[in-house]
Amino acid sequence: MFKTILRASALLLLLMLVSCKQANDSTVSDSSNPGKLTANDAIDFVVDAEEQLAGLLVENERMAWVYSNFITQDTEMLAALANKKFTAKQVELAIEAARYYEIPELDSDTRRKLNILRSGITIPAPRDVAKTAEQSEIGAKLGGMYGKGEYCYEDGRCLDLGHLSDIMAESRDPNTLLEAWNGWRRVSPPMKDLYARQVELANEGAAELGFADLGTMWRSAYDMPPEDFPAELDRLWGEVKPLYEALHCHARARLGELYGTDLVPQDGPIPAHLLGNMWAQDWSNIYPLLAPLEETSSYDLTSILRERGFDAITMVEAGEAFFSSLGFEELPATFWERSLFVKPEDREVVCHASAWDVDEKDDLRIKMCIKVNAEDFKTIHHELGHNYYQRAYNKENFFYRSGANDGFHEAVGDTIALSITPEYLQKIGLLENVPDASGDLALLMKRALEGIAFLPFGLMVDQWRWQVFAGETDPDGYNDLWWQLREKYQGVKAPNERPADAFDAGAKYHVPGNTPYTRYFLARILQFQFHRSLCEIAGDEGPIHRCSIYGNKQAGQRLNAMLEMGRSKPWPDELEALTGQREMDATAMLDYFAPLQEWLDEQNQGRQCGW
Ligand code: X8Z
Ligand code: ZN
Repeated sequence: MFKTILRASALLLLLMLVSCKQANDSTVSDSSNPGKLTANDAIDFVVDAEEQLAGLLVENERMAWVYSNFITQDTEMLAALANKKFTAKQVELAIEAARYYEIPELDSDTRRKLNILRSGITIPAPRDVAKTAEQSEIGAKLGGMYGKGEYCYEDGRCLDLGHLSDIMAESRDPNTLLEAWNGWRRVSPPMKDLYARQVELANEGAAELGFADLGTMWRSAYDMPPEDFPAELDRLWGEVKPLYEALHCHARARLGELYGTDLVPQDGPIPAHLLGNMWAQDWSNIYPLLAPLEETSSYDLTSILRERGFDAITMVEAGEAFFSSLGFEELPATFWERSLFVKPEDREVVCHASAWDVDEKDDLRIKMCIKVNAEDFKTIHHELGHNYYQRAYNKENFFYRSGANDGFHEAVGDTIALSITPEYLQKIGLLENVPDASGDLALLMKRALEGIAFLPFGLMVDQWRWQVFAGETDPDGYNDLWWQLREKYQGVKAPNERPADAFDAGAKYHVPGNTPYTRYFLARILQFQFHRSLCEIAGDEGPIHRCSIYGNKQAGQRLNAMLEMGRSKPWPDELEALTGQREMDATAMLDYFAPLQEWLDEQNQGRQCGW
């Protein structure tokens, strides 16, 4: 798949784009005579760029940290200012980098760094100073609107996303669910014009860097020609789609039994408010409705955590202990002093969980409004995975201090979370008796409601954004396109006619927060692939859904060896180092869920599946 010839054609395309840009660009006159520049000039440029960016990055991180822990008008402005400075420098250097591509004797390492410099800006700004400032202000404003979002009921109660999510998870009354679902979506209509303007500006920025649009730029970060990346996603989706369809079919049938087939027609998409989650991206909260009827030997991790008196800190300590058992060094004292673990009462914060390495050395932190439940226990492992990755690559060069690709970064903690098996819970004293094999279906169903249910959502968010960035729809068509894709991929539909001003994409953190989303789709596939290999390394010979690598130093060492590489090698090389495979591959996921697939197929016999 990733043969040299393809990489060469990517480079050719890149050179063509860059040279087209330069032909019209009187400010970059040297590029018309690249002979003047030497490979040493390129190396010096990269070293200098790295120094300039590293300083600004830390300043930007600190501002962003303060802002998202204390949202006020002032911190919003300060965060926007720091972001403007950082983005302007990134863009200036990325454009300058183009001068060096054509130096024939450039070494591959320097070329890789130049490419990362050019394509690694998530949201580039145009060079125009006023536009850069405008774009940073929009970014900060959108983040704040989401972070401060709440819905006020007629009785005067105003609920934030955390509380509305609790309703989505716990209520089985369709009207209560519908109000919470609609309520949260009143937060996003005021974002729509700002978002549309942000797209315009970012596209302008991407064009100045020689990309057709921002979507093409995002797709350029995978060590393959950007035009090949969508086919790679289609391939992976094709492998797992039958499993998703089987799960969908079973969920729809059970929901039809509970809510009636008027509300849940058995031949069409499922109304999005009935799946236990604000975005229908994780269905584990409706596990009791979908559980295999005959299974008895199950356990509820949420109840265990509560009964044992766990709190936010002890949950994070349990996560750290897992990584320590693999041989990773303990988290620094500053992690415990500086992280945000619990939603503060007295100020607005961005609650969406995130992991930080503020000084790019060892100032690791997480920021999360932890609730004592199984979902957040898993998310803690997810966030810690980011922190341990950040620490593992902190000795790499500036441009290599990130994941092999962004899916890798999202997959590390999720891989560890697959090792939270009944045997592991028993080892750490949380479970007295390990359910026998008859409990496997229950475990697999819970995992499928997280991981399999998520896949089409993980895919569709950026399918929407890529079309928006490519100008295939204008702001008037944003919402219709969003629901077309929700239906196409997930087989869910809006529970009611959407209001004319609806901007439902904006009600998902990563859209106003400008975080690419395909990474989570990739992570779902990769986490099982990593897990399978780590279990092999640990010498586990049982079924992979029962394997836990807890305490296995050899597995920890091999994982760390990959993490330490950061982004210094093309991701297929890094994947190969851990798994022996050069392609992302969904077979590990399919193997893991094979017993469930079989059970679902039996259940679905005689049901009409699909939508
Ligand atoms: O955003 C996240 C993490 C932070 S990187 C909590 N996730 C996605 C989401 O919440 O939508 C993890 C799963 C998918
Ligand atoms: Zn993450």
